[in-house]
Amino acid sequence: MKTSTTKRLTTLVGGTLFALTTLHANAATQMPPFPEVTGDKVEADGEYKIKFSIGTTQSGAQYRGLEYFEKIVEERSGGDVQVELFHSAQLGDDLQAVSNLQSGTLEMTAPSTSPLVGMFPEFAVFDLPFLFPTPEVADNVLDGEIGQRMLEEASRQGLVAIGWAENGYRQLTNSETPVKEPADLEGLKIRTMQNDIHLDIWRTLGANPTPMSFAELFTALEQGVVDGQENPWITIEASKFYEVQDYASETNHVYTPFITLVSARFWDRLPAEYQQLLREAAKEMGEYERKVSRTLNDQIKQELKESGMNITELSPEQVKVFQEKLAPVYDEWRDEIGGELIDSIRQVSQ
Ligand code: KDG
Repeated sequence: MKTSTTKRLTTLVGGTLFALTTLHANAATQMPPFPEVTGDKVEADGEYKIKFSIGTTQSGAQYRGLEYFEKIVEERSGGDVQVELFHSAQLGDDLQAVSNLQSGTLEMTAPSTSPLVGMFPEFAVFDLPFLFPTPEVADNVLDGEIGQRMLEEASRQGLVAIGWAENGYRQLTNSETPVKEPADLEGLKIRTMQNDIHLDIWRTLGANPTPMSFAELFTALEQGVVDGQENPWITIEASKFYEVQDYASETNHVYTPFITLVSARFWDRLPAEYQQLLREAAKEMGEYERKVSRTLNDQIKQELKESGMNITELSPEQVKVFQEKLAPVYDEWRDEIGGELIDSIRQVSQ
């Protein structure tokens, strides 16, 4: 099977290169501006340095959120709390970064919830397919009683959970064929996050899933180790997956949040005033980042289409076929996740 790179090279000669480079530039230019930093100056003893590391790239919505967090914390602390940002898993992928927080060698990170299900089983509820029909339902859950309780319960094992942001609705891409129905997935090697429900989802749909760290994904796609993957449009653009993937299907099959975490060792050294400042900044970062994510999402899908990506927009009837095929995933995981939690989230979308 020809690797995606050689196929791409033939396509790129066709002048798609210009469209792709413009695509990157466009996204950067259309980021919503940072809201003004509001709230009083915070004074407390000591000076502190925060290294804040994430796995996504510098041109994504998540990093833009971190830049706003840095702005709030440094301005409101009068520079006594300094924030240094790291992206593209420079200080480790999601699981490594969380372990660095627990050992106290890193102060903050914001992983997806999916790789952390082993530590916090309740997070698996976010991996159930089609559970969040709209971003508003996601907001009501994350900013509501359910989301707040989950932050409290995730504040253990050397971690303090202080807020939510958005990775987003996930879309399937691959280098082989347009996917309009589950049957089109037969034999396709799909990379998933390191998460058993995601493996279940793609196995149930008839694909051949393999779990892998996000940090290894681009190379695996480029070398044809896997044929496809699934991530939000923003990440497909920011991580240049369009360079090694010809086809995309707008599945919106799972909504993935990011959770903002602090090292408990660092947190316990912080004066209460600065702990409160970090909580407020994490909340404002989350609200702004979600706005960036949603502002860019549709625009980037359009630009990916214009840059030559073959995008299949599924009709409601086609989506229903995927939903029905995935119903057994709910039966399988209901007890482990907790029927009450699943029903309470379904309630929110009523
Ligand atoms: O750190 C980056 C990951 O949290 C995020 O990108 C996870 O969506 C993800 C994936 O596909 O691994």
